[in-house]
Amino acid sequence: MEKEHKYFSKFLSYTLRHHPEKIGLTLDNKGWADVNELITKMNAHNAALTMDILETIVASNDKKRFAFNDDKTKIRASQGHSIPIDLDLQPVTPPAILYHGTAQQNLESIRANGLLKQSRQHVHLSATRETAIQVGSRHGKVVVLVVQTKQMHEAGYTFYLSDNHVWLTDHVPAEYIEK
Ligand code: HQG
Repeated sequence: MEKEHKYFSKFLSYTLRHHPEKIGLTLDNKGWADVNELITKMNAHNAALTMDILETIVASNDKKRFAFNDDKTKIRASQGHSIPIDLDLQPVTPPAILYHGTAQQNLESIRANGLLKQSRQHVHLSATRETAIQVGSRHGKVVVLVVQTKQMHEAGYTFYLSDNHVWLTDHVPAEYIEK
């Protein structure tokens, strides 16, 4: 069951964050998909997703990657999109520092250019060193950078907190980054 949920969770991330068109799905401008349409279209693409499985994934996913609307007729990813959608994020005052986990091989370029959002809509920052280690390990030999977010905020940079508590911003200039 675990394995099956992981498969669906990956398929959902791909569909709801990056390529809804691959299964013929359309998201609205806030990233919401119609739940019945999503199930039907995933079923047509060899994924035997059901409402029960979807409810379990939304409730138990380790990072709470997906959220339903109030009456569970719609679902969206809470962050991580590469397609332009409006998550209705409100600016939030960040803590004094946040962390960013990355791979050793990115360091030189990060020192030169700061943290860039690459293919996503935002730069992702973590509240704890532990989370940053998990995020960075996906890319290679992990390095945890400390970002002086209070200083950035005071200098006028905007921060957002996704529904599943990932800190987001547009760009982190190199001068606010410490190793
Ligand atoms: C790096 C996962 C060179 C950046 C995680 C990262 C997160 C640079 C990579 C979420 C750079 C982008 C996002 C620069 C940034 N030069 N490399 N100037 N600026 N980078 O995956 O933050 O499991 O798009 O350090 O948990 O790793 O999908 O971003 O290594 O929350 O829910 O470019 O993805 O969430 O990689 O991860 P990503 P990320 P999910």
